[in-house]
Amino acid sequence: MQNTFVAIKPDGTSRKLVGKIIQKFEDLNLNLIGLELMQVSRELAEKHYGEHKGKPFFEDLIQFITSGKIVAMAWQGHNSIEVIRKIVGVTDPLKAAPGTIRGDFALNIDQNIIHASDSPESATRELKLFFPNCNFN
Ligand code: 3AN
Repeated sequence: MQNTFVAIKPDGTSRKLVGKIIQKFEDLNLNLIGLELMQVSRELAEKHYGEHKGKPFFEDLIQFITSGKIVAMAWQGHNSIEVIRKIVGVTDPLKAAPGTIRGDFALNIDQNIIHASDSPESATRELKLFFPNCNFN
């Protein structure tokens, strides 16, 4: 069993895609083990996106993730990181396959609906950041 972190970004919550996204993961028989509707602070956003600091899109990224409520989630299942990344689709919605969340619901890379951890190391780091009081690893 593997745990992973997923966040439905402000565009996903404002467009009321939360239910549809959770349904996709539940259809895969993944287990929802943590969930919080939250407002991300600038401090948390900068920690989460630390690897992108210095890149031209960094400030927009921070502005966007702090612009509205997100749904932070922890999901558990066999190979959950890879399975969820596959259903999320690649970063650029134009290149994301139909049937994936980004392929079906997003139009541009700045507002691509959802984040999912890309490795066990990221999952551990991100679960700690967003669920500091839970021990998901
Ligand atoms: P992913 O979310 O697919 O793991 P990352 O971690 O490389 O992608 O990027 C984090 C977020 O940064 C993306 N979801 C996207 O919103 C934004 N981003 C990544 N690359 C670009 C880019 N070239 N231009 C604008 N935004 C980008």
